[in-house]
Amino acid sequence: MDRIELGGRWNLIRLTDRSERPIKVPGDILSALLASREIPDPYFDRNELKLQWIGREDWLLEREFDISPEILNHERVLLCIQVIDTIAEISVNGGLLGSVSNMFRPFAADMKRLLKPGTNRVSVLIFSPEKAAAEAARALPYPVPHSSFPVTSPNRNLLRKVQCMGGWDWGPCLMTGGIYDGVSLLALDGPRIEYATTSMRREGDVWRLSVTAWLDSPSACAAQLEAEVAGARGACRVELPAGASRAKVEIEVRGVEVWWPVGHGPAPGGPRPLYDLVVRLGSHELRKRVGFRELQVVAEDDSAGRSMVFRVNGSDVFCKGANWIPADALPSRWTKKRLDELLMSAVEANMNCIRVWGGGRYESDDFYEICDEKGLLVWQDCAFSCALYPSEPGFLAEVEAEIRHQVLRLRDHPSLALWCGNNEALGALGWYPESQKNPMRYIVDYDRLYEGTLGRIVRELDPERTWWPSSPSGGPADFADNWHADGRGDMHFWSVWHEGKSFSEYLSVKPRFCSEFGFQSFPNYATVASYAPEGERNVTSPAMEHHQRHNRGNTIIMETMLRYFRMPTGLRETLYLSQVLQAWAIRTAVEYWRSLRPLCMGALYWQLNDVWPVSSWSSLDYDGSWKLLHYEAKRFFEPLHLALIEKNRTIRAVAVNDGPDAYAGRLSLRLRRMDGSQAADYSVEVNVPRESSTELRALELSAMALPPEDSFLEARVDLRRISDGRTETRGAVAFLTEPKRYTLPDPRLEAKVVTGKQGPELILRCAKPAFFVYPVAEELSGRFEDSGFHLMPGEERRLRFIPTGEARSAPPNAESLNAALRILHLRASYE
Ligand code: BMA
Repeated sequence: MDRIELGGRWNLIRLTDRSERPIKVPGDILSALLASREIPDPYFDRNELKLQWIGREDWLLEREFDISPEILNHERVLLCIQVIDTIAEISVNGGLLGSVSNMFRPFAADMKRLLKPGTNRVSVLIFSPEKAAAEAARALPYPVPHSSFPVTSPNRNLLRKVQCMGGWDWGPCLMTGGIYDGVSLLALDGPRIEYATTSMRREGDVWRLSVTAWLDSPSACAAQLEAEVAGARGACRVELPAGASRAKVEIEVRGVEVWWPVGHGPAPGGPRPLYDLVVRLGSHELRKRVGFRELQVVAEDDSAGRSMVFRVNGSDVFCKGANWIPADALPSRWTKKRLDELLMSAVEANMNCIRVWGGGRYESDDFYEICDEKGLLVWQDCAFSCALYPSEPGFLAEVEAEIRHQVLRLRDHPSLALWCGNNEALGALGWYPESQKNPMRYIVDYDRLYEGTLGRIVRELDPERTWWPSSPSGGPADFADNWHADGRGDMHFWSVWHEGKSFSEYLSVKPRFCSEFGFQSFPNYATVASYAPEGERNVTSPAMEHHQRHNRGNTIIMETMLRYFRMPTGLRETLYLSQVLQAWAIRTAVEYWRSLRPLCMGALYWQLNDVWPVSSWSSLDYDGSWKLLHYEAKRFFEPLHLALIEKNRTIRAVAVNDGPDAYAGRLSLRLRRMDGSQAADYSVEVNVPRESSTELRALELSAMALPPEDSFLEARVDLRRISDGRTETRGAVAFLTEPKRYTLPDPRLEAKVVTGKQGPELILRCAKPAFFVYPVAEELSGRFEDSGFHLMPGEERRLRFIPTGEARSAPPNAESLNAALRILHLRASYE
């Protein structure tokens, strides 16, 4: 077998004027035009609007490659392209090799008949997606509606293309196209192993594996099929008729380490054990890494309704995490490094689960490999979102081929936990005038697509994994619209954001698993400066409003902010306070829902990342930097956590413990005046069992020694692990009224930058309590190890500065950090 990589420099030709420029493959058209300086930065100011023409053009991608006579001696010479975005014809030396219309299916075809020794040319002609979508709409017997956003490409639901490329309520509309994830030439004789999948059965220390090689074998042959993993080997002789699609071999593996999600198992923070699996058939070999684990998503009827619990190796895991959208609006930037950094930030914030949301894509192999390595469980939506979809035979045939490929490609990843039909497409049946008027027609379409096609193929090809009909949903075979239903399955809870309810509304529901809930904030100042020209750095300037895609987004942020906080003074203070607000909203939800375990067993907030610089629900800014929510997530998702939860004028101190160890110790609960002095002490001895949520103490607000406007509650728990005496301390602060009602004294914050062992460190002290302390160094690439915390008089905080990006190789020294340092805190946000 010979493989030649065909990535690298290709030529990109715009068909209307035959103009040419280079394109880097893998990569996309818009990024190529940007690299050749023909278009302005699409993320700056309102440039996106000037670039809508790109999706209305046809583009030709071409390159030459050399073929030696030996290559042509092979039986077949395949052209393999992982992702073509989207409607395209592929030719070799002017002869048509094939055509495609689905970016979630790979392309592979034998081009031997079109090749010659010497120089050859491969061409991929990509047609305008906008025009193709319009044509598809015209061909439909009745309209199939979809949700639209401020800048939107019509009929995006009729193309098998990443749905959010057509614009979203946090994303630009950039209908680019291109070739992604790898292009190669494969010359081979005999069958090709397209995929290898393993079914595992555990019997004590023995894992019985059945390895299936999924074949592309045009001619009959007899060959040896072998599989090796973790020092064990299985082999058998197979006789394959022409067109055989699979062959199987069994292996028995012993003594392997078991894979667990991060935070669980014998080494909760250590590397995840993964093993190389090699499958060989004749001259072809396939390699990948697998993990050994048992996983079920348990959906059982109970007195509250129906559970949704991720059970790994027999232990119930509380899923803590966020929703993932594509790493960038420009596919050229979907690099492994970027995926790694974003997912690393997820793990650093104590997340163990990521939902790959249906408006994005089935991610690259790199993504799932990183999740396997880091121990992040993956909830995988199929790529359908916020729309109705057709059920024409041609459309269903595309979807069937797509899901077959994706399931066989992904099912061996130990991180992959669940297949879910779509995002909100079940609920969307009730959203549009067309479907409200003629519901049966669209229900039949829904059933044909999701149950008749996607669900059927998932059940057939990955029977060990749960098929979850939709998100939200009451679970398998439950087709009620589960929007805001907290008894069964997963819910999306949006009352606080969309309906403007107060944060306490999060405490009005008891989700079994909340897979979406979110609150927006403005980005970090450096992000705003990257897209808003000087003179536009104001949240209601045209540039900043363009970078806010929710029609009432700024209004909701500001209105809610003023309910809780005083009017901030300037732009930096406004951005900061919006992030305090967002962190507070999501913490309120997560702490309460974690306190409900085991009734509730998952909280995935909306959303982890951004595809461009924008005001949004994300906790990571477009450049990967942490917003205050991400720092807060690190705290509210910690495995052992102390929360102060107020409901109906009662404050409860609750310890949540996701780990397998029990603790005992003391809760110090102090009522403090705003100057920090102590007014009352409500401390008690406490026990915290394993895998539990425990109320340590409850206090009526009305029975407190001071009026709420003059006091706050500070909690600290000092715990000893029963098994080995190891100690842990956690703290929490609760305001007893809206912070705007407090008269906050100036904390007289003292900040000093010193040179520590691992680089510069910031030392902070204060004379009076300082709330939501936010140190930044905007001009430097990096972040402080903590932010958004409260500092009490007498305490000292030492914070390392963690360089990111280019600063990793040239970290700042104490002097440059000191020069760039700015610190905000609540009292400093207003006059
Ligand atoms: C959800 C998501 C997204 C959307 C978000 C914010 O319901 O599924 O479609 O971006 O809300 O409105």
